[in-house]
Amino acid sequence: MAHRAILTPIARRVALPALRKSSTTANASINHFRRVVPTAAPKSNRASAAKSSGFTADSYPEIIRDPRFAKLTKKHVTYFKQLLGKESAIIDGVTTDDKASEIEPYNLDWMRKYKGQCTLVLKPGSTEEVSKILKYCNENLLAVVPQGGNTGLVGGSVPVFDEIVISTARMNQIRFFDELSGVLVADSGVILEAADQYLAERGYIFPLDLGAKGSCHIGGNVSTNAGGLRLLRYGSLHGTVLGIEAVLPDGTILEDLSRLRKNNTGYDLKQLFIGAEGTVGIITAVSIHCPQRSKAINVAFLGVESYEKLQLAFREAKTQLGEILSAFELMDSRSQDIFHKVKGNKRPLEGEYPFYCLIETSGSNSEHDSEKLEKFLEDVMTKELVTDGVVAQDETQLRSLWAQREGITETIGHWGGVYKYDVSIPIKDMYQLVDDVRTRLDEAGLIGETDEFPVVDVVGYGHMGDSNLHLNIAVRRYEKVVENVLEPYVYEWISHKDGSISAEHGLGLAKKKYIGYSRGDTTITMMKQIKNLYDPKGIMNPYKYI
Ligand code: FAD
Ligand code: 2HG
Ligand code: ZN
Repeated sequence: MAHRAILTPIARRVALPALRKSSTTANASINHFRRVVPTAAPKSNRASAAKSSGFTADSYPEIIRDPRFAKLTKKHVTYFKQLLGKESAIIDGVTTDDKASEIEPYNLDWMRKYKGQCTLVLKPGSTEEVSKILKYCNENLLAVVPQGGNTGLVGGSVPVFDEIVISTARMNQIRFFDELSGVLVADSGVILEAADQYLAERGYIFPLDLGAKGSCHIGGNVSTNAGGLRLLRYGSLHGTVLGIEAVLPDGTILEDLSRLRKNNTGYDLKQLFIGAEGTVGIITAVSIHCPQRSKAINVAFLGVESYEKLQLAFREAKTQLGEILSAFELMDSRSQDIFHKVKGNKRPLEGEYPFYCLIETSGSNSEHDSEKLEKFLEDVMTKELVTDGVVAQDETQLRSLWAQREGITETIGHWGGVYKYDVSIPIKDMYQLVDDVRTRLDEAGLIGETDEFPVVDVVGYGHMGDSNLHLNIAVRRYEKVVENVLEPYVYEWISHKDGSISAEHGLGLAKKKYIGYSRGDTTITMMKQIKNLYDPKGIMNPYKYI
């Protein structure tokens, strides 16, 4: 077999830029951080086809506004204005008519699929302000939606009707960092990339990384229990988050910002907030254990002929790379075709393959890591599990290989919309779902190259290392006929394989009614009891989750 040589030398190490050392500063403001990922693909791309999804309430008429909730009045707005003081802390569309364009980004989700009708956005600057806002809302039966970076992908971060948006954007201070233990305590509104940058300067890394890092907030990450690109290495937030500070709907402040890794004193209440999607309270600060930043990073991008070979390559990667393996990401050919069609850049490999994978190693000894990776690559190519591949030679190449994977979410929305399914299924069955869904849409006559077909393409990619597939159906417009072919079919398929209908993005509005495909009746009843206990009036993020 003729292999195209991997960029020589096979696995030359990539030295990360020297990490600047600076002293540990509590209360360091990182307000200035520039967002590097747009919260949505450029409007010019989307607008033509998206034709705005319209209000969620119109697309889903079965969801009825809860009549118990009060409607906002001038009196309410006056209270909030007095409380927050600053003009920049409130967007008031209740008493002012010209705020529509300022409020729109808070009403519209990242996919442009869900659109609320909120007329008031509050941006508290402290935990005490959050507490006073929630207490008032609870007493006056005003429903609220907590919002971080609004990059959530299940419609959880935007209102359905006129719920007040409570944004954490102004709560963005690093409170504490311990250079010995790696424990970071930060406000919930700190942007993930800003937190990571702060840590990088001190030789540490945030134990979560994802494509929306330039926009999402760490409070939003914890509230969705985001998984991301290196869960394989650093584990779930359920393990790395050490403590939280949160405000309950009645205004009570739960101060549990433990900095301890071990603390077996009673129920671990913080776990309730991790992945609660804003349904039991607002997280105002997070304490998290951050690992040492690896000095040697290698990234390889490989072309693979079949899903069977990809599974074998994954097995070899686990065996041969062991403790230095930090990511094993899957991309199918269609996801890469779309990425290149939209971005117009050069492909990393000369040939085209049904599957690609991105492998990252992170370790402390670059020679040792490079040697290991080199051996692994030689082995999988000799065994013909991998046909072609490249290894990044420097930081720029490393970033550009990662962009092939991280950029899929943005480019897939190019035609107007995307139906997203974020699923956990045993690895052996994972890709079959993509093929079955494509066949089903094809048989329904919904997929094609011209405008008359709503569906553009069906793609699969994701975190193979975590058995987590992202099934994305790119559409020219959101149409019920497509949704009805996909749902509940996809959820039944997953349930049949004992999988989960949400591996990492959560339930939000999108999956609320399908929770039964992944959770039993007793579990759902207990979840409802918990919700009723902490939020008896139901003001927190209503119409979603359970
Ligand atoms: P938002 O979208 O603002 O909110 C998400 C949910 O949390 C909502 O229900 C909201 O009400 C609630 N919430 C927000 N802040 C708080 C708070 N302080 N207290 C209580 N509730 C709150 N997810 C992954 O798991 N892995 C990925 O690899 C990944 N990659 C992504 C890539 C892109 C390009 C995009 C757009 C999204 C991606 N996501 C991923 C989805 C998303 O979950 C994450 O981006 C992120 O965790 C959401 O954070 P956020 O601040 O934007 O939260
Ligand atoms: C990712 O892994 C994110 O890139 C987003 O979880 C996946 O857009 C998606 O479906
Ligand atoms: Zn993901």
